[in-house]
Amino acid sequence: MAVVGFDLGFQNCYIAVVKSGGIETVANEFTDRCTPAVVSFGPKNRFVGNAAKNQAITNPASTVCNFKRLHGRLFEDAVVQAERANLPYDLAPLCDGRVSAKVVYLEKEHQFTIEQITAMLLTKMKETAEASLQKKVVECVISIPSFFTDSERRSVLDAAKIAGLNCLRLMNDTSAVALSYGIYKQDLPDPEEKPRIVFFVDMGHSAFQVSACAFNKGKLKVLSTAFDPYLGGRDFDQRLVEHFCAEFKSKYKLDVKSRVRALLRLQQECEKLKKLMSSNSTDIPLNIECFMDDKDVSGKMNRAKFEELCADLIERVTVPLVAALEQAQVQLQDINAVEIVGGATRIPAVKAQISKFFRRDVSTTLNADEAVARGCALQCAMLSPAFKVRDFCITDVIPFPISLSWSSEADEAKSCHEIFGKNHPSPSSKVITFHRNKPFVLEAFYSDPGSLPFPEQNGEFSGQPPNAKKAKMKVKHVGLPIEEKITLQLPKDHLNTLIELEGQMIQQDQQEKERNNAKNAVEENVYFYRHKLEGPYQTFLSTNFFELLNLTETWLYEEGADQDKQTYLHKLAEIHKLGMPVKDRYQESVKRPKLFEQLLSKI
Ligand code: ATP
Ligand code: K
Ligand code: MG
Repeated sequence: MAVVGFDLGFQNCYIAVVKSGGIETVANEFTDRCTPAVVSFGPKNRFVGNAAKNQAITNPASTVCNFKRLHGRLFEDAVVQAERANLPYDLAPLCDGRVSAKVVYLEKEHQFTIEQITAMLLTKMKETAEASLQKKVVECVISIPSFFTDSERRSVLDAAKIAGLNCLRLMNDTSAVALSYGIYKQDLPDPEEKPRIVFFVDMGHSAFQVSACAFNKGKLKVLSTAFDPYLGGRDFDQRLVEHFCAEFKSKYKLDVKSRVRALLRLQQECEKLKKLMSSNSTDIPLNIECFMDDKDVSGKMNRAKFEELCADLIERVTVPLVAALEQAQVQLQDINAVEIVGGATRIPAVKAQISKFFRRDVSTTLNADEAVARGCALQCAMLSPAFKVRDFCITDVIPFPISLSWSSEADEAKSCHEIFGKNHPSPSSKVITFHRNKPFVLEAFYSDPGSLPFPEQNGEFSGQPPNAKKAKMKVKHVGLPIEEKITLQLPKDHLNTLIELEGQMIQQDQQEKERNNAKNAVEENVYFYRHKLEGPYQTFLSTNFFELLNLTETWLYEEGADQDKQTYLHKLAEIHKLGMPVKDRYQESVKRPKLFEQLLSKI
């Protein structure tokens, strides 16, 4: 059984697998260990990851990026509308009000649910893992931000199902990091000793998360978790974009925001600039050729000026740190280490702010990009019966308190009961006894809606007790059929349709790949024989073969540019039919003198 961990990042995804006894991060066909969270749609196939990112500027309206935060939401949701204002592609409501991406695929307009888009990304990552492991991947653990609420979690799980994955567990980003940190540590305090306290701080492209963890030999307990779901690397990019938009308006009279492509190019350049500023404090130029209306533009930026533009963002770094420290109920001097991960913690001012708050140097002992995926793979190995992993017990926490409400048997008035408080250990279960002989409804909701980063719909669970025959003093255990009603979740029957659709699209992509391979084979053989004919095959040349090669080359640029696989295979056969005898005659001529020599030497 394959054991796989997926870090489903807002911008960058990573895959880790268990291979020959260790955890490895897997590279894709571009020898890149990062798979960009981008899905692009073309007239014949889909592109996912690196190939999709390359389409971002040429095909912006059908290249879906920045979609992770749309999981489990309604189109009308304020979060969705805020994201939508900055997306190069359009979002649209589905008939049940959930959000979908509207793109052109196979030359027709399509609406894909966010679960489908994430499933496409997962399909790609699954294929990458399968190529590396040389076996089928089904079981996996997927990371999510710790602030994801129930409907977002369910939505990611549905995406996994659509991609044919059995997600054994969703793991909070910082908990995955904590696991990668703890499992190999040989020197953790004994169970009865004072635990080692470590804070894990992760700033990605979209969000900022922190958690406090207590480690003892063989166990890790999350003490608290805090976050700013709206603070990440992209906010720093955006400050640079705003700055240059204003500068180019006054300097070149250009309205950058009126052109999607120009804006996208500026965003890309600003992100590069931001990264360069992490390792360089002097002026860095920004030059974009043929930016708008054939005009070249240029500007410059340095770290000091950048920090000025982002001063308030840097201030905000402290807020979740305070919250995590308070809730963990530890003193600064009790902390043994502060580990930072996530791409945006490379911004020197962010790192400095974290360091200043904890009054110590931060550590970077973990791989900032891969620690989440590695932790997920470790968790998957621990959950998989096929693997033996060192015993390590992880207790996570619930960031938002959860309540249930129900009405008593007699009256209709509902009462509310908090079942899991803030930072309650997770996973955990609680037993509550109900005496009922009629159908009844439990409503589950987050106790303190104000603490949620966004509004969440309540979940409803109706229980249907079996027709209890009266007054027999015997305890009888029967299964209670329970019906879940989660407003935002994909209906189960619809899920099957989506699984089928994903299968069809995988097939379509495969066919297109084979068609392209066949076309490439024709082209390669034209060049191969031509090259040989101009060299060693020359004396064995047949003129009609040379003509066929010339004709095929022209054909490839004209009507042969877009044909089906069979047509290319026929062409290829034609070429080989004339080419093989030439090749044979040549090879015979090479062998003949050698044979002759061998014969001579035997005499
Ligand atoms: P999230 O965790 O929010 O879902 P993610 O996991 O995709 O997002 P990461 O890959 O951890 O995010 O980080 C990506 C961010 O880090 C981007 O904003 C990127 O520009 C930024 N980043 C990467 N390297 C550097 C660097 N050297 N200096 C500054 N920022 C960097
Ligand atoms: K990531
Ligand atoms: Mg991340």
